[in-house]
Amino acid sequence: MSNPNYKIVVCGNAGSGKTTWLRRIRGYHFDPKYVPTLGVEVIPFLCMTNHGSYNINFWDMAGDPKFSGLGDGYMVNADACIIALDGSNTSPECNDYWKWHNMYKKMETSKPIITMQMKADMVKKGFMDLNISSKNDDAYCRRPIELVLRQITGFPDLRLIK
Ligand SMILES: Nc1nc2c(ncn2[C@@H]2O[C@H](COP(=O)(O)OP(=O)(O)O)[C@@H](O)[C@H]2O)c(=O)[nH]1
Ligand SMILES: [Mg+2]
Repeated sequence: MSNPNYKIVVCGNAGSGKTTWLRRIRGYHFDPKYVPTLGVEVIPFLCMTNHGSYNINFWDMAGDPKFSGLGDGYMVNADACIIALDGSNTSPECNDYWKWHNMYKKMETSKPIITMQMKADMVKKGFMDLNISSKNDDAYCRRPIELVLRQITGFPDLRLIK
């Protein structure tokens, strides 16, 4: 039997750390250079868990409105949405949570949304449950995937296995 396939959109303002995180979970080293994402990049990711394997396609959306391409069109039929906030920058223009939340809700979906706060290495105290550093953390970086898969599958005890 083939693995279930899930589409998970990853969105958030430009520079919040989406692309770096998606590289990090695939084992790439941290890159301090910023290269804006154009439109969207679809990233296949095989996920092994105690409830079997899942094929995830992460849709890494451009945060910069200049490069947004089809914009909310990329969110169609997503199984979940991950919103990335830049923990090192508290200005609302740089962390427009509601813009992304409302864009996803416009799909009239009841599928899960989770929020992760990025760049935990640059902040003294995070204000969210999920404080991620793509620079320092290794194991904890995969935590958002675990949480989102629990919500999608309904298995509260789902854990990632290497
Ligand atoms: N210190 C630090 N910098 C980060 C972290 N994650 C991303 N960055 C930097 O923030 C910038 C924007 O990251 P990027 O992933 O391209 O943002 P995106 O526009 O959301 O995809 C880049 O210069 C990254 O090196 C992190 O966890 N810690
Ligand atoms: Mg990007």
